[in-house]
Amino acid sequence: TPAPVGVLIMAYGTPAKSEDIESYYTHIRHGHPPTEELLAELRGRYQAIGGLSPLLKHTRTQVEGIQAALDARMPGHYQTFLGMKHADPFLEASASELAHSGANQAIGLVLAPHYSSMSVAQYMQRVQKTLPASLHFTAIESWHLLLGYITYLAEQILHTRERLLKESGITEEQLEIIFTAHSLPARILANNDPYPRQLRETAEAVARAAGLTHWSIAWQSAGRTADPWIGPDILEVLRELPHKGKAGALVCPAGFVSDHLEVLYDLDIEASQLAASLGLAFARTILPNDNQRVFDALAEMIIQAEYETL
Ligand code: FEC
Repeated sequence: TPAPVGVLIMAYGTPAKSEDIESYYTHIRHGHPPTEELLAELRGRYQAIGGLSPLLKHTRTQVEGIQAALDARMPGHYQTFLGMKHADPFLEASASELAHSGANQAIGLVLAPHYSSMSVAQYMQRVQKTLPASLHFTAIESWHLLLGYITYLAEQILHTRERLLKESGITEEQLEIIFTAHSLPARILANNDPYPRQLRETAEAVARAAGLTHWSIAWQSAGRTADPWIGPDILEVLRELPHKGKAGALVCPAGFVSDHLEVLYDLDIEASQLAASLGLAFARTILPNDNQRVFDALAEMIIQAEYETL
């Protein structure tokens, strides 16, 4: 018998093989192929992290982990489907599969905690276009204050801070703790987009849970487009630290839940090298990747979403 509720779990997507990098980039650019120069630069970034991104592997693990957590709570009630924004399996294909599974209700979850008209909204609009209007659909729009996620981040910060202070010999006061998320074009601000506020709320909740007295926010991985992106950029913030009497930075990429290009390159290579050149101690927190406690929290949120819409 089919599971009564289909859960479409969505993530950004990554090229499955090097030959797919160009079509992936073209898809991200809304069908406009990149210049040779931009393509070479992107290939170079994938090369620098070992050829390809581990994002797909982590996303699959996350969907399996959430399915297991749902099965442990309500056996046979939920069937999960993995769909991606920019790569196979595209979320439209997975939404159609869900529609044909016999489910009588659908729930959508994006594996990114913060809502924006230019991030989560785009996933959900594409799902809604694909699902038949007769299938009841609930979109989980954000989960930036999910308790299991906040406590996970707080623990990671305390753990990484302890290691960094021990290794570098700097003091707690000399260390800047910086929460980051993917930047977006600044035009989102004109429409009162909740994205920057939600990142701040995540940071405030984590700071409270971890007992942090000072911390800041920065944006990372801004795209290579002509329009302005929201700032300050993490690299800019790092450059200012020595002038503020700081000797180290601990980055918590709270807008992401897996290791992928924007973490492994933009933070672990680019930001880390800049920090080294500025004489700053540097570390970043470990992402949830395969953390079952985060999966449990997400599963409970999915169950809650079903009951809230009955
Ligand atoms: O590991 C991988 O292979 C994929 C890493 C990856 C993740 C990711 C997440 C987000 N993005 C968001 C917004 C934008 C906007 C644009 C944009 C462009 C790129 C490019 C690459 C890329 N993104 Fe991405 N993003 C990842 C990778 N992203 C590569 C192209 C690089 C360039 O030209 O500089 C600009 C295009 C546009 O206008 O649409 C905007 C947001 C997230 C976090 C939320 C989510 O996961 O959905 C927001 C992972």
